[in-house]
Amino acid sequence: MRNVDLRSDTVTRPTRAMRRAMAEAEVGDDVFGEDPTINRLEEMAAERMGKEAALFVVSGTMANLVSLLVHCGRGDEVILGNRSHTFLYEQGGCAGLGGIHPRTLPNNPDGTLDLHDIEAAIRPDNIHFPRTRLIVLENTHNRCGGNPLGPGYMNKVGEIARRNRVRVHVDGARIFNAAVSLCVDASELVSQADSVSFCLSKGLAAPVGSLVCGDADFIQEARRARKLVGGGMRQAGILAAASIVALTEMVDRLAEDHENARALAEGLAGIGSLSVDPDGTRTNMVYITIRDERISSYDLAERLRVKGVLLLPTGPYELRAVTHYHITAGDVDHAASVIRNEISNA
Ligand code: TLP
Repeated sequence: MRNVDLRSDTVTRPTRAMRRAMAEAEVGDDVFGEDPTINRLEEMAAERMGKEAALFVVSGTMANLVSLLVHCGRGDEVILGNRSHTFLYEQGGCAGLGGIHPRTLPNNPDGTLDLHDIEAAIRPDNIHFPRTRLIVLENTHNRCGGNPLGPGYMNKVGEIARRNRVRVHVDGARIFNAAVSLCVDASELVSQADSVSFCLSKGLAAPVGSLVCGDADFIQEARRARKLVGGGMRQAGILAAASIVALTEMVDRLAEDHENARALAEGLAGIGSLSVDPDGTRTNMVYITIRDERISSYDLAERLRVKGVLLLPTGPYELRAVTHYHITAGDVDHAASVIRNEISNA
């Protein structure tokens, strides 16, 4: 049976070049700052993002957590979208571990936050209020169709933040998908941000790893925060070696994933009881809404799984399909026809 795993780009496995680089990696104790491969990756990452320094961490969740712990103290407020990954899917770690107060604003369908809402949410100095320290943006925006946020919008949020002495962190788990889709350099998207995190273990196919980038003082504090949450690694150059391959060899090919996602959205758009937006499919994610209340996303996902097509239910009537390194144009056609059959047999 043909298997097409569209649950996430996190299912990607390391390439042969990555495995070779891992086997040959020069390593040292990174807590002493002595792993040459990690040091090289951190320099490359900082350069790619146009920042002074970078820090290698185990996951996107840890990258966001240490960033928030550095920007905010206990009782400080962070402004973030109500559909952001940090708010929805990180166990409320910033509150649970950092005592940071989340102030959610409604995400627009394209993943942006309304600029007036942001400005209005920043607290004046008043003994009753928490202090607003940080705005978090997500780019691409996972729960908003994987939409990329352009440099114009990113810069406007930066201006608001600077004017109000508030900082900006970008959850750029898929920042290279945004950059490739918008045909801009990733650094242009974060030039006004104080920090950015991005992942190597999603569309870029590395087995483990994310980076946090910012100025040197910020990264020094982030290194402390990483140690605090148990993320100090030792000979992790083995992982960084794969990440270097990811960063140098795997970025440009993301355009293929975007084409495949668009083709999948187009293939599904004609199915009566589904609602899919091909024009809104600008990176590697396709959100599918079921318009027939007799078919739940969980039942459909299970029926598709038996046929070898894996999708991720993201709500009772919503599923997500993500294209990635192991998905070909043929896989996408196959998945669309399996989904069409299952819907017509429902
Ligand atoms: N997202 C995962 C799931 O958690 C939903 C996925 O399959 O998409 N920021 C964003 C925007 C993310 O999408 C994710 C992972 C993270 C952060 C966290 O990364 P990890 O899984 O490495 O902790």
